Amino acid sequence: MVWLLWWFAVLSTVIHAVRGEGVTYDGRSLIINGQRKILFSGSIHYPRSTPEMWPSLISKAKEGGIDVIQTYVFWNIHEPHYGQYNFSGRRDLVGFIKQIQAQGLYACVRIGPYIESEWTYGGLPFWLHDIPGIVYRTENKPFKFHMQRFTTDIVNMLKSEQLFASQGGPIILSQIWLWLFKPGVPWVMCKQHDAPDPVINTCNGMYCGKTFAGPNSPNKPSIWTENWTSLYQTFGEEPNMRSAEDIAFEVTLFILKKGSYVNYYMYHGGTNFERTAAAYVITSYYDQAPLDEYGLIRQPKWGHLKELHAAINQSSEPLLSGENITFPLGPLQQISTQYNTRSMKSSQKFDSLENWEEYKEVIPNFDETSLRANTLLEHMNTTKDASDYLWYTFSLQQNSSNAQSLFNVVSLGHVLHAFVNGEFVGSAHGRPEDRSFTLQNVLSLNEGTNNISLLSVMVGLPDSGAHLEHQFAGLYKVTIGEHEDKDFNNYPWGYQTTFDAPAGNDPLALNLGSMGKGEAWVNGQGLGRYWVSFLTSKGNPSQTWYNVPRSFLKPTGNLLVLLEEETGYPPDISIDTVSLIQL
Ligand SMILES: *C1O[C@H](CO)[C@@H](O)[C@H](O)[C@H]1NC(C)=O
Ligand SMILES: *[C@@H]1O[C@H](CO)[C@@H](O)[C@H](O)[C@H]1NC(C)=O
Ligand SMILES: *[C@@H]1O[C@H](CO)[C@@H](O)[C@H](O)[C@H]1NC(C)=O
Ligand SMILES: *[C@@H]1O[C@H](CO)[C@@H](O)[C@H](O)[C@H]1NC(C)=O
Ligand SMILES: *[C@@H]1O[C@H](CO)[C@@H](O)[C@H](O)[C@H]1NC(C)=O
Ligand SMILES: *[C@@H]1O[C@H](CO)[C@@H](O)[C@H](O)[C@H]1NC(C)=O
Ligand SMILES: *[C@@H]1O[C@H](CO)[C@@H](O)[C@H](O)[C@H]1NC(C)=O
Repeated sequence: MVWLLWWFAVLSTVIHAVRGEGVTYDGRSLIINGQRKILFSGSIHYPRSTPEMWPSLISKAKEGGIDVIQTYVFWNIHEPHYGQYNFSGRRDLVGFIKQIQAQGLYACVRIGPYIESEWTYGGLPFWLHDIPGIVYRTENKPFKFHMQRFTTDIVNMLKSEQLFASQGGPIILSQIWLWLFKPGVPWVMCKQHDAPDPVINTCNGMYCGKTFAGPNSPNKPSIWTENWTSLYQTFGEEPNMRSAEDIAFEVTLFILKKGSYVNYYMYHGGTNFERTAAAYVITSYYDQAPLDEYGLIRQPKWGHLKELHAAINQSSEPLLSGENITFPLGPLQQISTQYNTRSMKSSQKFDSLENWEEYKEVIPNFDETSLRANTLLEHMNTTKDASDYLWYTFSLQQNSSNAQSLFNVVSLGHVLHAFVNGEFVGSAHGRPEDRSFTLQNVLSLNEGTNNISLLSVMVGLPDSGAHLEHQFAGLYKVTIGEHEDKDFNNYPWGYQTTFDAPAGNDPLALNLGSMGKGEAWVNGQGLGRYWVSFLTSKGNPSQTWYNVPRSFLKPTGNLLVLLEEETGYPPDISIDTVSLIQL
């Protein structure tokens, strides 16, 4: 979701218009090849599912009355290292758009390049952080240089594949940063009430039917770019349930107020695989959308909206060309749709202990570290996003025996596990709404040398907020003593970054209900971060099941690897099949 835009860096949508052909607009609607359209669009993000899932997701969207598939372009998965592009597998943007085209739908491509979207670092590659003098999302020379380079490369790639509507392709809309381009092309902009001509201001949110004041000129159509089908979920939160009726009512109201384009955010949310989720965001993304995380049809949401789309499409003639007419539909119009519920059935247990091997991470001591600094280093700038984990270590000379000392550590993100002389002494973590947290312990220190090792863990990089390039994570303040007598902020610290990722037809899910916090891989494919021990206010884990796409598995000999930071019980893990039960 894009909540906020800076005035100097306006996220905009280009409508692909070429000499009266392709796509134009007027005060009523977009006009495609000379025809007015009421368009229903659904967000499906290609890296949040697998290429094997795309055809079925798109065909279920089409069957549900969706005309346009909208996606962001995710810069940091395409250019993880400066100048080295990757468009393979889940990163195959062109393959995804060609699949949309093959099924006869339109595409809306939001290039960003800053996308927010609960995606780690808002889609920006972390290496941007080390470009001298960079300030993100501003009229900043180095930032503009890299954005322009990436955006141009993407547009050229899509052009060379003939994917824009003006070339006969499916892309009717695209969003780019306004100041990269010369005026003279029509634009769309979300959440900007004073959009300058010819930019079209649009609405994002749940209740645009009620809240959107409309376009700021009679020559612009009314467009709802992000109609949120529920809300994303963070660890510690219960799922957000938005009813089908609530969505359908708002959509109808918006159309009746001359809206002509509605995008459902998300139509299929999918999975934040590997380490792609932003800070504290769970791997399951908008599971409550019309297509659930596994690509299954969620009823009654999917069916209710399908009927609504059909009804509006049937009335589109009078809606689009009539002059403010009212006509009765008769009493008791009813939408009849199916209801279903989802069932998870255990298909394989991992309860034979001889199949598990355990490797214990060696807790590094100061003497064994090679990266040294006389100060506390910022977490993200030290790991460069190559890992979630950073060890902070120091050694402390204690002159008296039986010393009981109050130990106080303040961290700005996100989790901390503390060890003294190889023994675990405590953990603490922050929350999405309050990243700062304190770990306090009374320590028994040895006379002589004591090894203090603090494991700082991030649960995704932030994706929003001012001055993203200056945001701070990791240890902030370390003191020992009742009155914080001894301050270790400017003290010799040793650092180590660790834990590199190790190398039927029903959807599958890994049930990690017996585990604590960590990360999971199947055959080297990252399922994402799990955090079952972080309970909601109702005492439930925010997420127990983790999507395992069939394409990650071999027929036999699959390897499941878990990195557990707490004390999980692996024998109770199971692979469950996910299926629907009609009600
Ligand atoms: C937008 O999405 C919200 C949340 O799912 C829904 O309640 C509302 O009816 C939708 N409105 C439109 C116009 O799509
Ligand atoms: C109604 O739906 C059909 C089939 O999807 C589509 O071709 C047509 O453009 C739609 N009409 C309008 C006015 O959007
Ligand atoms: C591109 O990404 C894929 C999938 O993650 C990976 O296997 C491959 O090694 C990457 N290619 C390059 C050239 O980095
Ligand atoms: C339709 O016309 C009526 C009567 O002129 C007016 O009050 C109303 O605001 C109009 N509605 C729209 C949606 O333009
Ligand atoms: C980030 O780390 C680099 C070294 O990789 C260093 O040159 C730079 O000063 C650091 N930036 C900040 C803000 O600490
Ligand atoms: C212990 O004594 C050494 C040497 O006198 C001193 O440098 C150090 O700060 C003392 N440690 C503590 C914890 O007081
Ligand atoms: C502290 O670490 C050093 C280097 O690893 C080790 O030789 C020493 O035994 C450790 N001391 C304690 C008390 O664990």
